[in-house]
Amino acid sequence: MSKKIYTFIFITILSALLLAACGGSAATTTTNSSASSAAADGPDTDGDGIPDTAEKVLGTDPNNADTDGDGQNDLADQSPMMTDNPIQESSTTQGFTISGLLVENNEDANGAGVPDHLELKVTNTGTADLTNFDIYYTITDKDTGAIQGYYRMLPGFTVAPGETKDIHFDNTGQPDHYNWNPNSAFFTDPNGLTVAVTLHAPGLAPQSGSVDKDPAGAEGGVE
Ligand SMILES: [Ca+2]
Ligand SMILES: [Ca+2]
Ligand SMILES: [Ca+2]
Repeated sequence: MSKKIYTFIFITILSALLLAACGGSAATTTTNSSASSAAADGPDTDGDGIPDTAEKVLGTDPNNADTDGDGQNDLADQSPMMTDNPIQESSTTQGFTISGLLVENNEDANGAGVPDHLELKVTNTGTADLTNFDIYYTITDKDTGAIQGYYRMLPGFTVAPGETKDIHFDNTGQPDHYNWNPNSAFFTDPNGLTVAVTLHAPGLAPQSGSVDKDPAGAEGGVE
């Protein structure tokens, strides 16, 4: 699906939601509409101007004002779940590898299992600590070709020489676990998906990998 189509869908849905929040029709203006609109919209946790309930419909992150990490607020962003890869690195020096990449989507009815997540194993093959990583990843629907693209910095993630450590995306808030969009295609699209990642540390060649997630929430990956 093209960016223009995404933009059109986004604007159409947003317009409908805002119209509904304002009373359901442009013709039904009332004298107390401003007083009632805040309660009708519900909470806006990330303060980006889009209520949490609307973010769920739109597919944006209710806990992140800039879902795709391109620097533009969700409300202003014409493609809020799609940014191009901003990582620009000319170095060809090898300093780390992605030694494992897996997805899990357990659809766990009793909540006892591992939470839905994306996991990367990163091995430092150099002689100095590595830190200040950033990552770009895409989620592509293998049937429709629809694609979402996200950029994130990974503060606090450090790998010592020879060490292998995991990066998790799972919204659990633990160390080396990073938040990601709970309304993304990873959770809402039942088709087979391909998750592709590009991981970067300053001054070193970026490393890439991809993993498929089977239809209907099945798991995939290699360790
Ligand atoms: Ca919001
Ligand atoms: Ca948001
Ligand atoms: Ca954005």
